Amino acid sequence: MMAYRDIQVDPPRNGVQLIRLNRPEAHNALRTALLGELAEALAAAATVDEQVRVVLLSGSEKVFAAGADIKEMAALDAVGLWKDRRPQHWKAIRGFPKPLIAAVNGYCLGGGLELAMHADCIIAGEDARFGQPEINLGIIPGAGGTQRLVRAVGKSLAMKLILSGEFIGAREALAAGLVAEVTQPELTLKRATALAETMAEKSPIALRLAKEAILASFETPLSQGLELERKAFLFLAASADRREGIEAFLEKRPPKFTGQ
Ligand code: DAK
Repeated sequence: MMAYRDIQVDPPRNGVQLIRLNRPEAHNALRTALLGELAEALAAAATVDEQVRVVLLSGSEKVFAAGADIKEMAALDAVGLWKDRRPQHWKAIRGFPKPLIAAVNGYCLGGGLELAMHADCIIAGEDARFGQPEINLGIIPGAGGTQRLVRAVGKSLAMKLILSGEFIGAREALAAGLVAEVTQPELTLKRATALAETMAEKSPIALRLAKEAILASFETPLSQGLELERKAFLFLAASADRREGIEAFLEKRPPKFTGQ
């Protein structure tokens, strides 16, 4: 297991790897080094098929992440930002092909919310606070917030959050469709782990293709998305996992998916 400084990567358990953001002194602010470590950990998790089927991303009990590291950002001029490695790290995070779940307690702001929105679904504690406060700094979201938030919650709420910098709580985030579930704060990680373990029992090929097809819906017209779904569906017909799933159902036993 690689040694990281800004994140903590647990050994996988039941097919689930937990990655924790770990900069308590800065409310898990996403400095470049942290994003680089996260990109590296996800790249490693993507390649070990058997052990890691789902990744769970969490912060601390009080903070998911308070955004980009403002102190680091302050030192960068336009050319510095242009040469910055962060967009590459974000790209690597975006390209992670397996299910990625975010377990969010406390502040989830700016780049922190953008990171949570890179996850495939968010489980939030009742104490979670979501916002895009970049506007308070005279900037705008820079890691997809203007695009992903509007797709997640619609125009009016996205405008309100991004133009005012105000925060919303977990219940409002749930009602808006930003998060999938709200739990008691002390149960967030437990519930997210259980959900991740449920996913980890499924066929890794089906998981990957389902994720790809859903993400494609943000990029393609419906007819193209339906075509992609049909091809993915046909491709799965060639998998041993599909045979296993159907046989197990008929034999009234739990399936054992191997990713073949
Ligand atoms: N960066 C650096 N340090 C931070 C930080 C941040 N985002 N947030 C908190 N900290 C530090 C504080 O400075 C403080 O450190 P010390 O002063 O003790 O050394 C420590 O964490 C504790 O913070 P507070 O004392 O402020 O704690 P409170 O509980 O009183 O307040 C808070 C919590 C979350 C409400 C407050 O810390 C806060 O407002 N934080 C800033 C939130 C924010 O504005 N976030 C948006 C940042 S801008 C891009 C990609 C992404 C982005 C931009 C470009 N490209 C790829 C181009 C994203 C931009 C952003 O996210």
